[in-house]
Amino acid sequence: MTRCAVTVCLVPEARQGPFVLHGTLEESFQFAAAAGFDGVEIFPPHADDLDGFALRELLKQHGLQLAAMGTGAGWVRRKLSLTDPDPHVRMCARDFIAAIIDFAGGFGVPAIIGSMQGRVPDGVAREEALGWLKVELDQLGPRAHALGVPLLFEPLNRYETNLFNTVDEILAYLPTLRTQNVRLLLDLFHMNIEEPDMAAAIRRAGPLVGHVHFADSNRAAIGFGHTDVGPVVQALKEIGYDGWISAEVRPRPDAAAAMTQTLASYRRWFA
Ligand code: LER
Ligand code: MN
Repeated sequence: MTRCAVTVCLVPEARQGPFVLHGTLEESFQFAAAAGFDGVEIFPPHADDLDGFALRELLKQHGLQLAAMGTGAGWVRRKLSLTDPDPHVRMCARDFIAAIIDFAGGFGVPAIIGSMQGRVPDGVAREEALGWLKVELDQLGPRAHALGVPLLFEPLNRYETNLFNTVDEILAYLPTLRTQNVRLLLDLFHMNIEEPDMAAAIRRAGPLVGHVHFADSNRAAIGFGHTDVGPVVQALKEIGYDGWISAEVRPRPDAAAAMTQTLASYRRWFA
């Protein structure tokens, strides 16, 4: 059965980002639990800033599960990426992600590679950048596997990366890796920009879909934009997707409305 999560951001520099809750963990968990969410997806500044015991206690106290953890703060705060031309920067990016894989893995949940994929740098051939990325994913994938979790990889829209914009691009790349532990994170906001047919793309991804960012065309809660959600949900059901449906959306008009609207849409489409 699918479950519904809401995003919790702990990074002040990502205040304008697509995250619903921006307070302390305690405050955010209170809001999430009171609204009726099953879980939370956390965007931490760094794995070192998290206290695993405190987090476990807070989750229990609020009856919430951890859904996944983002790694994008490595990009937002330090401009780290897995396709930086400088091998030292790629190594720092890998270490940053590895620490979050290890922390999240302790909770039995995956880390997300979105912004940390980086982009094909000017003057560098796409094949070379994909080769750099392969080296890193072939280390991070098995690391996650050892903890019994997949590694989530998210295609982003063209304004954020020139690396992987569509499902088909990542589906063609995955077989070139040694690791078979990478799963797709489908963000409906990015898909609305890049996919000619969102439902068809979901069907092609099939069993490789590992997580869903539930966001409308304008990156507001589903129902506040113009995405045709019916066929998308139908495709998720057809492929047997039973993972998290996570609201990575902007808190518009405010966090409370984004949460209420997300849950109303979730219940309408997944009940
Ligand atoms: C960024 O646009 C995004 O969708 C995030 O989930 C990736 O870090
Ligand atoms: Mn996303």
